[in-house]
Amino acid sequence: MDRRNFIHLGSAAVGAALASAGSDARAQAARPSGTSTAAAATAPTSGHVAVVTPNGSTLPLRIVEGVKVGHLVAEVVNHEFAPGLRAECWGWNGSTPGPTIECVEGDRLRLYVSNRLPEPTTVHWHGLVLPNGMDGVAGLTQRAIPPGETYVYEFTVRYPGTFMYHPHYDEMTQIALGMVGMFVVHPKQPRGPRVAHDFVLMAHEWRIDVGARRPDPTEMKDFNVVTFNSKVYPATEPLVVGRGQRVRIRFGNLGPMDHHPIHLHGLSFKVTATDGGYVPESAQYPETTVLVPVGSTRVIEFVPEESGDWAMHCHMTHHVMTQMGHGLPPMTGVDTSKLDRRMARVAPAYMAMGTTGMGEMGGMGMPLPPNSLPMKGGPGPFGTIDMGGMFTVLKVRENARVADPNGWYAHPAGTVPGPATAAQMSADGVKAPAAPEKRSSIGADAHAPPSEGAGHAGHGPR
Ligand SMILES: [Cu+2]
Repeated sequence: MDRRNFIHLGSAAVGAALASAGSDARAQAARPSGTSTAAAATAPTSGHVAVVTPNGSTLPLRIVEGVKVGHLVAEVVNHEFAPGLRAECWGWNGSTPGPTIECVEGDRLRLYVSNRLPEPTTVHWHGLVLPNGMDGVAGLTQRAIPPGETYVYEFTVRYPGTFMYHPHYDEMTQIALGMVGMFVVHPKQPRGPRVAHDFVLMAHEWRIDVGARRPDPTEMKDFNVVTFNSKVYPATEPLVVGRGQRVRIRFGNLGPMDHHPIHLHGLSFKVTATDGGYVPESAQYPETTVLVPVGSTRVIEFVPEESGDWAMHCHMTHHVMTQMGHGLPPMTGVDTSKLDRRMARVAPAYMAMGTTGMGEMGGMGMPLPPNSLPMKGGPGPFGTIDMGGMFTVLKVRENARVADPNGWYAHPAGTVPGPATAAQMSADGVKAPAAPEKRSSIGADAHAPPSEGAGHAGHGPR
């Protein structure tokens, strides 16, 4: 193990230990020590940096007579999506997603699966080439594992790549409740440029009605909690990387219905692999957004050249929203002053929202119903970050090893926009437009048609 590996293994163990906060006590007790075992058993053998699962952990693997032995326990998990929202989910070893399985091409794996769920289950190793009977499809290739029993899977990992695992019994329920996990196989011989950071992020989507105790596995369309590694921003751990150092991010998507176009700010990347294998270098092309379809993995690599706090998020705007943003009536441009006055008689705290757009809603600090999340994110260095859901931050630093993952980027002077001065505008020939018309003029008389001039306020003083 070289020094660099050692450092990364150390940070992986710390990340996993941090991530265990919020899981049930049994999982907490088991995880931190187990993670270091896993790291010791996996990464050094092929000289790769250990994979980091933000907000998650790596499955401990013990070597028994040359076979790497692991144990997944399928069980109910009391999961926190972000402070304020908990639900009874299903997962393995106390977490959703399950611990990342990490090994090396050519490894022999023996994976025990214990079922502590109220119904049968299996594990399917998505993307791996293995003997048919090890494929984990209930009814087709094996009997489902009854509650209370432990089955054992054993196979040789033939190809390197980025794969996943999930049940193949009552898929609609078990996957919707959180039974998803990543499966990373390092190549035996290093291939491609060496990376300094290697992350896995599993995309998922959930329907959790406000106040409900469990996600609703029957939902087909309207998902209101959208996550990276089963966390909603601001609970998603940032990815802290070094400027000028090569980064790999392995995305997976086992959500029920939606593909996610994942966008990174401030850099260009290439898609280097899928769950089907490596993309030859001659076929890689530059992107800033990668579509991660349901049932697929996409691996991207890049070298960030600008330090900073760079947003990384699903570009479907409803996927960076959470529960309270769903099913609202359209209010933009509506004058609600009469409604507010009437409602005040029966509900003194009532205030219609969204009349000037939704951007301010994350920072309002309104009282929320129990066990629910507001529609939007959390506090940032310049005010409220109005994205939640499938959103996280890529923190590019000069020295990633000593960077505070909770700290914000200190922008050099002159690199943040601010109010333009009159002198500057006049020197550049820029004229300020008229202020937008007051809302009251739109809705003062509900029967009056909008004035001819409305909507042209942005074209300059009139
Ligand atoms: Cu999305």
